Parts: sequence; structure tokens; C-alpha cells
Amino acid sequence: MDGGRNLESGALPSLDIVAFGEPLVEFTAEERGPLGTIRTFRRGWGGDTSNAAVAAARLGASVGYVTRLGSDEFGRSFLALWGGEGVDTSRVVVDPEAFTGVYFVTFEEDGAHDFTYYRQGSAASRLLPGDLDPDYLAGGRVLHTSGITQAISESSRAATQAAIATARQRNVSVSYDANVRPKLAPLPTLKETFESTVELADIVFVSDEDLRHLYADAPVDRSVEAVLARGPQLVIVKAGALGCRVVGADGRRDSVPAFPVRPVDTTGAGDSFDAGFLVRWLEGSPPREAAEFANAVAALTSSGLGAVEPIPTRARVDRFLAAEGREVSQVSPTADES
Ligand code: KDG
Repeated sequence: MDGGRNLESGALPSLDIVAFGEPLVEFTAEERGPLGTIRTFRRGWGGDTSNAAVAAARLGASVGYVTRLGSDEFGRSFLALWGGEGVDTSRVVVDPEAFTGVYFVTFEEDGAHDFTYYRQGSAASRLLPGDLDPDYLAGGRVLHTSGITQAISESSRAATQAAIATARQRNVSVSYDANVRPKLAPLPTLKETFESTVELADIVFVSDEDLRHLYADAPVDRSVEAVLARGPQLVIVKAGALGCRVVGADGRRDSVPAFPVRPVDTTGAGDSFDAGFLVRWLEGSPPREAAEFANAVAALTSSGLGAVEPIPTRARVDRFLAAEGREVSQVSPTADES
């Protein structure tokens, strides 16, 4: 397996967040119904960790993204996207022998979405531990990765484990989103990977749906306590319109209500939630405030079609929070005021 760096590594950037995973080109159906019946799609960008990286950058963090892309038009479109958002791509590997993955988002009549992947054998599924630059990872304050990154292939799973091991050795906090996708691997494998990974993570994001996949009918509270007992500092349970719950090793048990919005497309809302939480947590906000901010970011992200296009800027989130009568963050946005 061959690969070349996107850019030759110069001085190491110092970054708030380094995200690691698979970006996917996104085709979102513009009508409801099964994939085979859809005539028009909106082209966008997806991939859980890439969505989180873009969101964190829009919210004002310094971010790097690590992955493998195909040497193709779609791969180049991701480099253009990240470049435009100010995400560092100096450790992205361009793989001349593989393609950039794709997924289609379709909607059922009740608005629920479904994903169809074309990613087996993709460039990111050929990620290797050797693709990682340990000094680059160590230059970040948080490493953010996910269960999807582990589920796409054995080599990507090994690379994820290597990234996490490096982060732990070099005092970088580990943020891990379970993002359980039963389409990608058998559930027992996903569960075993999740349980061994939460033992190495500082912050674990998990949705109520992930918990249902992992622990079937067990009450959510009991499952969350079991995850926390494995060692992370914080477990954040995302429950969509019901808001989120922050559970901490310090004894905190905070329920944070969602903002009442009418979602258009929830794709990527959970990923931008992660970014919102991490950005505020890195700024020193208490977890409850970080969670409220994250709820606002997720609400705004779900108000438009596509995972990336509707992700708000910091200024947009602050305006939304002010309109909702909430306190806005102290950090004044320097980025785009839109
Ligand atoms: O959270 C949205 C992501 O799931 C989507 O962008 C695609 O990463 C993706 C996946 O593998 O499901």
C-alpha cells in the first residue's frame, strides 16, 4: 500500500484538536423515498470526524485532520473544503491506488434518514498505523476519533488504536464518539471495540441509539454508568430532541435540554455537537455549559440539508443563544461573522 503526504511536514502546528477518521462525499436526496427512486441529490461532504473537524474550526478552534484520501476529484474537493475552513491537512495522505468514499442519505416518509455507503476499499479504509506522525498528534490538545473509524477496516482500527496510544503517552486528551454503525461490522465486534476503547478515552460521546445497539433493552442510565465505570472522565449521552446528559467521574449528573427546533436533516448534528462541546471544554467552560453550547450547535446544524453546509460559525451560535436568552461565551469570535 503506497501513499504520499499531501504536504511535506514543516514546523509542527500547535492545534486544539486533531481529528482522525474517514471523510465521505455526501449525496443527500432532495426527495423522500428509497434510494433507487431518487432523481436529485445535493452534493456535500460528510464523514463523522471530518464533520467534527470542520465544525470545531468554524467555532474558532485550531484543528488538524488526519486521513487517507483518494487521488481523485472528490479527494481534492475535501482538501479544498478543509483548506477553506482553515483545517490543517499537512498530515493527510493521498493514496494513488484507492478512491475517496461516498455515501447517500435518503429519507423515509417520517423524515428518518438512512445511509448507503460506497466505501469498502476506500483510501481511508487503507489507513495504517504508519500514516500517523506521533509528534503531530502530540502537538494537539485533544485527539478526536470514532467507532466508525475503527469499523471501516482492520488496518484503520489498528491505526486508531495507535493514535489513541500515542495520545495517551504524550498527554493528549482522547475524545471518542461511539458512532455505532451496524452496517459496517457485526455488533459483537462493535461492542468489544467500544468497551475496550472507552477505557482509554477521557471524553466519550454516545447517542441513545448507540446505547440501544450496544446494550439492547438495558435502561440508558444503567448502561451509561457501566461505561463511566470503565474509566473515562466524562460520558455525554446525546438524545437528539431530548437534549443530552453529562455524566462525570466527579459525580456530576447533568441533564441539558435541547433547543426546540424543527429539524430539516439531522445528518452530522451529533458530530457538530461533539465539536461544540470540545471547543467550550478546551476553553475551560464547565461541562454543563459546554453541553448547552453543543446543543445549540447541533440544533443549528440540523436546520439545513447536509452534514457540513449548515454547521454554524461561533458568531451564529452566540446570536442563537442570546436570542434564546442564554449567556453567550466570553471568547469573541475572530472568524467569519456570518
Ligand atoms: O454523523 C453523520 C455521519 O454518520 C455521516 O457524515 C457519515 O461518517 C459517516 C458514517 O460513516 O456514517
